[in-house]
Amino acid sequence: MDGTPIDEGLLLWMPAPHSFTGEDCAEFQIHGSPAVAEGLANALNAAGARQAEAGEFTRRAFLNGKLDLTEAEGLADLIDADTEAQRVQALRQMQGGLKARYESWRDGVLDALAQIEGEIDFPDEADIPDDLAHKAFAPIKALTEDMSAALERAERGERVRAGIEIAIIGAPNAGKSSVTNRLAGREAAIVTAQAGTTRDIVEVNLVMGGLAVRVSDTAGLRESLDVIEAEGIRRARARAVEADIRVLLLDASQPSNEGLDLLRAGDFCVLNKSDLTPMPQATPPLALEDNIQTLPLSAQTGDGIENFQDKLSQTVQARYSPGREAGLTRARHRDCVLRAKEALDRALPALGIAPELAGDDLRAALQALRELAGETDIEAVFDRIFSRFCVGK
Ligand SMILES: Nc1nc2c(ncn2[C@@H]2O[C@H](COP(=O)(O)OP(=O)(O)OP(=O)(O)O)[C@@H](O)[C@H]2O)c(=O)[nH]1
Ligand SMILES: [Mg+2]
Repeated sequence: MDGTPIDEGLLLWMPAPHSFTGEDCAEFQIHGSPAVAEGLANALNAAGARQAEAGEFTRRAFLNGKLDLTEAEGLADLIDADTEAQRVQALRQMQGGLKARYESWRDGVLDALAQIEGEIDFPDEADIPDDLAHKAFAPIKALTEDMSAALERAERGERVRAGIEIAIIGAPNAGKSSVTNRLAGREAAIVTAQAGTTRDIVEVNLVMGGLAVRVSDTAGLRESLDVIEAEGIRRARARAVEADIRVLLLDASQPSNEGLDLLRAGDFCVLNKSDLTPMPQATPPLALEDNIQTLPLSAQTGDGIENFQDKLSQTVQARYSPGREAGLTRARHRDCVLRAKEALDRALPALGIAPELAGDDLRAALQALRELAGETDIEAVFDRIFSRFCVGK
């Protein structure tokens, strides 16, 4: 403030409404050393400025109508993206992909509402249509179908954001930790010849087919009187239940039924230690459900590992890579769309009988879609979303 130079730099002036926030905005480009940054920050504070809160710029952009809430969420996801799939999905959402989708839903609901309101205001007593013949029936039905399709795919979007969980399970000594280490490409978990080596879950983060994946190595499943091991086994089972994909590992030289009850369609059964059996069988001597991919490998020699990685990666891609259309990517989206769809489902049978009630249901659907856009004042939700940004964004 006393006129002493702090640095030489560039000042960019972005007048409203064309800045990111929509407000007048000045950007200082300085030589980024801590001393220069602090000197400038002190001078600006002395002149009456203050430091922005985390996410404050994005929040202002949102409040000034530059972004809707789903676009702001897309920006947050783009900043956090680690994988190609996360980047693609986040960019699409930031650029308004989800917004376009709910805007078309909203237009559809508004059209239907206009028809119903016209009917309430000018009832044609002679010709009361039954609900199925009602003009608004087919369009509303089509909306519920489109919303159902989006809800069905929501799982995918959420998994792309949060990562896909793969649990490696099986009897003690089957080679779970050895296989995990092969997938990780490092000695992440302890391997010994002693059954019951792994107790805590060992997690390894990987990228498979462009998607974020978390592989969990778990305690060997068996009856155990050891309290520590028993707790590890409880956790192993819980992780298996939560996981998106389970890989049941069997020792091909002495297969057991342990963990078989946890497998679901689409899971994997891997026959490890193929080096110990002269001809590893393609199918294990166990009653396996259909739809379980079974393959032999040897964690020791590395035989079959690449094939296993390819199959796993193909499954993850087929099931979870983001589709071409923007979809729901958060539990918040799923909740709003589910409420909108349920309201429309209620409206359908009421159309011909009680148009006023159908109208109320359509308005409830609109309200849920407004929440999705962030148009209703849901301060707690805003706080949660914007506080996750870094300072300066
Ligand atoms: N011959 C052979 N031995 C293997 C193979 N994979 C693992 N082993 C051995 O089997 C033993 C157990 O391997 P781990 O990877 O610790 O087995 P685990 O399933 O994690 O065992 P727990 O943690 O005790 O449940 C070790 O001595 C490994 O060296 C394999 O493909 N072939
Ligand atoms: Mg282990």
